[in-house]
Amino acid sequence: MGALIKYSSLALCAALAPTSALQVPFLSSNTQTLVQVTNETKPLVNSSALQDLISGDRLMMRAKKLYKIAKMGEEEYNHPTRVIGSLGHLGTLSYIYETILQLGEYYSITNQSFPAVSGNVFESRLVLGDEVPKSAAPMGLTPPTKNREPVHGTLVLIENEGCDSSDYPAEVAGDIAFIKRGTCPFGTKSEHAGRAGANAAVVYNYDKDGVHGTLGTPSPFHVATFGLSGEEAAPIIKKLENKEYVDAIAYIDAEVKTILTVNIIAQTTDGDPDNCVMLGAHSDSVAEGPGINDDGSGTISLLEVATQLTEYSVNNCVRFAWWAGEEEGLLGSDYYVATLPAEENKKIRLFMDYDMMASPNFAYQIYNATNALNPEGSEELRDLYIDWYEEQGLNYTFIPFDGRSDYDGFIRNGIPGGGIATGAEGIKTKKEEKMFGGNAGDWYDPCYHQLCDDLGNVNVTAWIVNTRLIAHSVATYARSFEDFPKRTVFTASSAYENQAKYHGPKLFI
Ligand SMILES: *[C@@H]1O[C@H](CO)[C@@H](O)[C@H](O)[C@H]1NC(C)=O
Ligand SMILES: *[C@@H]1O[C@H](CO)[C@@H](O)[C@H](O)[C@H]1NC(C)=O
Ligand SMILES: *[C@@H]1O[C@H](CO)[C@@H](O)[C@H](O)[C@H]1NC(C)=O
Ligand SMILES: *[C@@H]1O[C@H](CO)[C@@H](O)[C@H](O)[C@H]1NC(C)=O
Ligand SMILES: *[C@@H]1O[C@H](CO)[C@@H](O)[C@H](O)[C@H]1NC(C)=O
Ligand SMILES: CC(=O)N[C@H]1CO[C@H](CO)[C@@H](O)[C@@H]1O
Ligand SMILES: [Zn+2]
Repeated sequence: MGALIKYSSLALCAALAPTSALQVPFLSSNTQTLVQVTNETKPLVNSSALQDLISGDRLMMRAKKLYKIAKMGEEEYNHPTRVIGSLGHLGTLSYIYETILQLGEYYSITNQSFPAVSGNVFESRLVLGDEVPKSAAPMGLTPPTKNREPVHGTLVLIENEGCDSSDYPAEVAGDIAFIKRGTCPFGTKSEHAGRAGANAAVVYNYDKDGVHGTLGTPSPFHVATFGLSGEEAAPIIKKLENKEYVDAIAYIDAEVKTILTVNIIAQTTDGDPDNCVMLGAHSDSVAEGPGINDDGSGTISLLEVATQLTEYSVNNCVRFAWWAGEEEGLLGSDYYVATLPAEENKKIRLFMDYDMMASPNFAYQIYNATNALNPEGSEELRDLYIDWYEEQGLNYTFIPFDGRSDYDGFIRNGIPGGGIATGAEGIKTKKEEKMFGGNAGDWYDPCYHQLCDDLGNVNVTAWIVNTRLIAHSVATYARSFEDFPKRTVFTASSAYENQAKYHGPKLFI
């Protein structure tokens, strides 16, 4: 469980405004080291020079520091973690903040505090007839069953896909709704079931796989909800269609609560503030482990690029973001974009997402963000990544751009975006083994969302390669947007919305 964080209730903490352009020695509060802030004219940022400043030793030094910080979560969680609400996450925030603060006036820093819903399932059990289905998985942000005790009932097969209140027959009251996945979000189905008086709901898949979903934004009408594989649902559907009774027991002990957490934003004081290149990584991990690859790697890559960038001047503003609450469903990045005034939205020329840069069994993955489905410019960014890997003589693959990380809010709000990754719980193919090395048949990150996402869970070769590519992306757009499409008037992209199935690590529809 996480403790309530006591932060300033200000939604937006004022930027640390530079007091005066020539305030020379800057005394950092925690390290007592003197950082010289001079007014020499710096050379314009240069991609190859910035890439050359990236070192594996410095990345690993920061990873060790981050692991120590994750251990601050041990007292409460019995293992290292940087989940929002934990001391490990608070320590991560301080580390990011202090690192940027030490760079002096090159950046102005903003803390953006926001309310984050966070769910915890302590225990759960589903029995259907006399089976305990292996694939049954409580949905993220599910409420508990009544009084946190098992509820009994018969399964009631819901018509269509349960997206309309008329799909729910009266007899579902006091019983358990059995609903097909599809058409509308899981949260909508759970809400309809709750309104109809069901005491629990099971959403079964339209294909044979399990459903690891989230109900999303809590509603007072949500009921305890499980996901179930299509494979295990099939024999039950058959019985229900034959009007046979199937008794069920559902039990979820869970809590959903709201805490305050913080996004940290650092923007160059130099560079055109009306034309910003923005990039982000998430500062939080899941509760299960320390999150050194997910997303300690991206967090650290950004800190290192931000640090080395200070050797140079920039033409365009560069804005770094460390998002919180990504693992709870992209909460920090969603909040950031939702609260951006329209004229601020327009200043962000593009957003680049850097989540999981160093998976041990990596593939060099590029989000297949095309202009056909996404705001114009997304494809130019995708092509920048392609060109760079090709120049290095490295292989790459395309992966779906479907809402699994913090780019989602940007795309939905008209800001071009994209990014790279190295793989999570997906399985490396034989072909990819030839392209990248590693082991076919294993997950790209065998410790994804687990306790073992520790210092041994990064491939430094991949991490250096990708941090150099991040440096290249920053240097390119900090120099010029000459070859990059102008921001166009925003119209919501239904094409993107139709294909996005994730909202963060979990499915929502
Ligand atoms: C960038 O820096 C490299 C040295 O690292 C230099 O060879 C190159 O000419 C520079 N490029 C530009 C465009 O300034
Ligand atoms: C911003 O947040 C960091 C990390 O929690 C904290 O150390 C710092 O004091 C905060 N700064 C302001 C101005 O609130
Ligand atoms: C990339 O996305 C486009 C649609 O925007 C699609 O036509 C193409 O097949 C995708 N490529 C891959 C390799 O997934
Ligand atoms: C790229 O993939 C091909 C197989 O498709 C492989 O032969 C080659 O060695 C790979 N290149 C690198 C740099 O790993
Ligand atoms: C990282 O990946 C490279 C390329 O596949 C491999 O040669 C190296 O052994 C890996 N390093 C670790 C620590 O696994
Ligand atoms: C960043 C900064 O402080 N720039 C200043 C450097 O000095 C020149 C001339 O004294 C000023 O014009 C800049 O504003
Ligand atoms: Zn992540």
